[in-house]
Amino acid sequence: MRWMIAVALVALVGCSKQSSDNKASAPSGEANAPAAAKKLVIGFSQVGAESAWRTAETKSIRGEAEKRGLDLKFADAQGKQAQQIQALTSFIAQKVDAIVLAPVVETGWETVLQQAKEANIPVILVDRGIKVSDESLYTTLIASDFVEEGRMAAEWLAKKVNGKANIYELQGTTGAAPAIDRKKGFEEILQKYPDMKIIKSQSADFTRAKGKEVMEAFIKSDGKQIQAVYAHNDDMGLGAIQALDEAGMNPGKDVTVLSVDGVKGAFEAMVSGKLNATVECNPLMGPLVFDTINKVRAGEKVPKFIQNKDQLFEQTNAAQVIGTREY
Ligand code: GZL
Repeated sequence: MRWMIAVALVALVGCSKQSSDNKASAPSGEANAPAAAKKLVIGFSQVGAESAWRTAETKSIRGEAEKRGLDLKFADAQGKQAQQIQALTSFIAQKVDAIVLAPVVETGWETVLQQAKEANIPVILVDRGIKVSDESLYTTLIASDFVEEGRMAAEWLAKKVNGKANIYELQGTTGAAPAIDRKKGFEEILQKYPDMKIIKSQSADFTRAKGKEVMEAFIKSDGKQIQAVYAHNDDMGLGAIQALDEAGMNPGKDVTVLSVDGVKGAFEAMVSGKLNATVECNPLMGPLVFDTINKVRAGEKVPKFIQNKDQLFEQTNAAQVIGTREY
C-alpha cells in the first residue's frame, strides 16, 4: 500500500516539476505533459587515444550521447585491459542502463561480463570483438570485418606489385581483434601469390611513433630489400612513411605503402603520393550504438554482429574524396 502512495507522490512531483517547467514555455493545456523520461545512463569503456581513428570513434560516441541528452560515463583505459575491467566493475556498481565496451584485446572478459549479465546490464561491443565461451555475455558487436579488410588489402597489393614483392608488416596491438584478423585475411590471400612474401612482421601497437620506430629497424636491417609495407592502421603507416622518407627510400613510389582506417592523414598522404592505398574502417558509430541500445531496451532482438561496411581508397580517387571525409 505504502509503495502505491510513494509512486503516486513521485508521479505528482514528476508531473508538477515537468508542468512547472512547461508552464514557463508552453501555452496553457500542455502543463500536464507526462513526467520527463528518466535520463539513460550509459557506461562507455574506451581503449584509449592511440590513433586518429580512435579519437574519431570517441568523438562520434560522446557527441551522439550529448545530442541525445544521455548521461554517458566515459572511461579511457590508456590501452590497459585492467583499467577497462575496473571501469566495467564501477559501471555495474552504479547500475548503469547499458555498457558500451571497445575491448582492447580479445580474451580475459568472462568474469566481469558475467557480473554485468547477473546485474541484467546489456553489453554492446564496439569496433573490436572478444573470444568468450558463452556468447550471451554480450548483446551484440558493432564492428568492421577485419578479416575482409586484410583480404581487400592483399588483393589490391597483389595487383599493384603484379604478384611479386618483399612485404614488411606493421601489426596492431598484440592480442587485439583487428591485429589478429587483418593479418589473417592478408595471409589468406597471399597463399594465392607465392612470390608475395612477408619478410618481417612486428607489432607497432597502432601508434604512429612505434610505426616509425619499427620501420627504422626494418630499414636498418633490410634497406633496399623493402618493396612494400602493410600497416594494420594508418597511424603506423604514416610513421613508416616518415622513416622511409628520412632514409630517402621514396615511399609511395619505390616502396608501396598500404594501410587500414581511412583517416584524414591517410588521404593527405595519398594526395601527396606517399601512401598508395587505405582500407576504410568507419569509426563513426555513435548513432548506430545508441539506436541499438534503444532497440535492446525495447526488447527487440538484435543480430549478434552488426557489420560496418568498408571500402578501399587509393591515390587515383583520394583527391576527389578528401573533401567529403568526416574523420
Ligand atoms: C578498428 C580499431 C583499430 C583501428 C586503429 O576497429 O579497433 O584500433 O584500426 C585503432 O586505428 O587503434
